[in-house]
Amino acid sequence: MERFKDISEAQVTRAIVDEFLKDFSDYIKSDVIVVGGGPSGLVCARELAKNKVKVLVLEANNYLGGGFWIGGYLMNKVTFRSPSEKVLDELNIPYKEVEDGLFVADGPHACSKLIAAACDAGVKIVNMTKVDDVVLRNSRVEGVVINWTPVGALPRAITCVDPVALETKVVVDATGHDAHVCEALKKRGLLNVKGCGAMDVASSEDAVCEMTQEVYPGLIAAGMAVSSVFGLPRMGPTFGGMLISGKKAAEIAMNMIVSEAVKI
Ligand code: 48H
Repeated sequence: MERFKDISEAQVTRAIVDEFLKDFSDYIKSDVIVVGGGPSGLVCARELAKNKVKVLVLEANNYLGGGFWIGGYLMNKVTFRSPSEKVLDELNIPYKEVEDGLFVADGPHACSKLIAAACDAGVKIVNMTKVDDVVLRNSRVEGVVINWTPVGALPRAITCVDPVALETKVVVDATGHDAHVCEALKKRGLLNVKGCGAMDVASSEDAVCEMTQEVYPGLIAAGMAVSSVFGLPRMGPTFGGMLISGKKAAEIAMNMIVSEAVKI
């Protein structure tokens, strides 16, 4: 059997630190920051990267995918209503039509394909990083304030673990029900976040896609964050609305970047 190359511990550590910091430094300024790597955030980031936009996904968890790994009731089948199966086709995700216009896919397969598609398109990802606040200049969101996720779990006796900030042209809040970025504006009385409404599959997904928009200058809401901001009905374990909302958020971000460039 061929022997592994002789590489030392220091070389392994240096490879990680150097490569991580090179990327991180490059993305201290970006075109778009997508906060949250669930289905809406990943679709949004992939669309943007495909269009050569410099896009960074910040994810609080150590894995991507958010709620997309598992459908309802801890069962790993995920559902989609027509016409969202077109996004599944685009991502090469296998699915089955179980009723006219209702499709089912395996959660692990769908989620891993979406993550891979985002990475293949050139999306940069920083994990274990929680967005805690926004950079607000001239009444516009122009960046995010971040810290390592575990910092939030430190005992109260440990203080002054200050965050750092990243600058960007557009922020997308794709943090799901928490609408964490939007909440940072709500705290200051700048935005109303109503919390999502009760379940009504039939009306929820059209509403979430329709209402996906720039909710404050420089800040777009996508996915369940839209339902939370506007108090829209929830859709339970069906994900087509998340995929299409992510696409729409990317389209809006593209237009914002283009009009910013025109202003400059
Ligand atoms: C960095 C953060 C932060 C933060 C959270 O919940 P998600 O899957 O979000 P969506 O909107 O793409 O999809 C929602 C869907 O999964 C779902 O739950 C549905 C359709 N529910 C319907 C219903 O009726 O309940 O992913 C959000 C991601 C997660 O990975 C979080 O870890 C991450 O965002 N996140 N990342 N900084 N402050 N907060």
